[in-house]
Amino acid sequence: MSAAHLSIIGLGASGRAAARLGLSQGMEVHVSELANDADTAALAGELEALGASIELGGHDLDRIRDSELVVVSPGIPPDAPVLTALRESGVRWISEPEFAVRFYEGPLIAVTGTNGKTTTALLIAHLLEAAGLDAAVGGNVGGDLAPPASQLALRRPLPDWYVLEVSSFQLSDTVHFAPDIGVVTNLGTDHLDRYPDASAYHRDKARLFAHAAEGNRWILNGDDPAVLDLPGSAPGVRLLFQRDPPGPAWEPTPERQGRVAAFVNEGRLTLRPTEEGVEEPVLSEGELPLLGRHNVLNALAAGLTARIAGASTPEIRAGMMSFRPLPHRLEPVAERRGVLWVNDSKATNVDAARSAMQSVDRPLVVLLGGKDKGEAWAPLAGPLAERARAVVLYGEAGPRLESELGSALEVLVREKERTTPPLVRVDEGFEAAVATAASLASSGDAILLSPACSSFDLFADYEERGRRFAELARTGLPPEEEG
Ligand code: UMA
Repeated sequence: MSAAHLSIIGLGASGRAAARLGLSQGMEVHVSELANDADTAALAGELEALGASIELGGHDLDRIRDSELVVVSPGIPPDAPVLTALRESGVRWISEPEFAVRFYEGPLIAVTGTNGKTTTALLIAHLLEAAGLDAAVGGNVGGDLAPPASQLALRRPLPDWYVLEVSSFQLSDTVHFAPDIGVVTNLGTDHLDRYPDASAYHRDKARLFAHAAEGNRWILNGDDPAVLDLPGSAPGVRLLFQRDPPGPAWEPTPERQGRVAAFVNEGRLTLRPTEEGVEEPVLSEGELPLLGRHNVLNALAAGLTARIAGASTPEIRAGMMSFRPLPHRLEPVAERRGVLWVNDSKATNVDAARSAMQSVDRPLVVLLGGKDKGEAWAPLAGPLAERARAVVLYGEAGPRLESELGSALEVLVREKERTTPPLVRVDEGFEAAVATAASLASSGDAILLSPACSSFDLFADYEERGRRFAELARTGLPPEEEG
């Protein structure tokens, strides 16, 4: 692939990594980016110095159309004018991980799902490292935690395994993407601001299996029917992880193909990696250093994946014990006056917020809000009624959250005669919302930021939101604002 003319649309983390990879392969690289601010110009300068040509402030379609290969950043929606114009001209493009894996030299594990994919991908890599294997991990992970897929292609010496987290946006524009091991953590709805419905979102996720072969192993959530449906008739061995051990009467059915190979047995995370069915206990639930029931499933998925990728069960046990909670994912950030502050800013959809509420074992003051992505809020009413002492609603989504959750909670009161937590709407910004949450919490409670919305109404991203929350939690709010 030398001296090919590569166009990259978007100068975010993925565009920059793809440009560096293209340049390292001797390609002629052109990067086209809509923004034209000082920060973008500085980033562009770095690539220009390496030999890329850069266009800021718009997209020269003729130039892009002339390329042999076009890589599109995942955050650019399919209906963006630039993509609509390219589609109309018959130009095809690929996603950044699709480009990256063309340069990988070694086996690939790909992790997708609606929630838990970052924890699972990073835990798999950590477990492989604990077993003395070199794992190059990255992809959608983002932030400071791990690099984009393209950067991993430059790793020398070559790793034993590549471990990639892939989002639906990235899977969408794949052509040959074919992992050796594919992991699906769970499937709910997300990104309804980009997809017309959940099935369109699931269709992109299903591209994980588009080039499945007999030798592939698929690590699937056996408790999630949508995950079990996702591979359809794709070839490969299906190994399931699930909460409970399969009972004596457990039989695979056409809808539930596969062998249960990881589960919790008498409180212990247990693997059964081979057909012979020998059980290998790993560690007890209480020993797992991550909060929450859903993390037990993530750990089962990661443990099983590492086991079939070459780690032994004692190595997996050691790796799990030394893993630490990831920032912004059910991360305890402070405990003051008996109140635990939990930063789950990464919970940008309803499913993630639901599982967070079920994971923290204290009465909760829950902070919900941010940018509205169009999801239905009613499924939050049950867990809120069960676990929350109060709910603080803020941000752009505040008014719709208030009306939808208000109605859903009223239904619970009528039908089930339950008491429900008060909804407190705060329109004066994030700090005011956090101060209100602090005033509503008593010793023994937890304040949980698990907002079920993206952050873009008030912050650059979920990390900035999480950092602000952690700061407020640690440094405290003015005394008159606290209860
Ligand atoms: N742009 C254009 N033209 C347009 C529209 C946008 O040039 O018409 C530009 C934007 O100005 C921007 C770039 O294109 O500079 C788009 O960048 P991007 O949003 O794709 O961001 P990256 O920095 O490349 O980050 C992406 C992922 N972001 C998204 O999918 C939104 C990161 O996932 C990922 O870590 C990174 O690639 C490396 O793989 C983040 C994420 O939130 C963590 N992902 C979503 C999720 O997990 O739910 C999918």
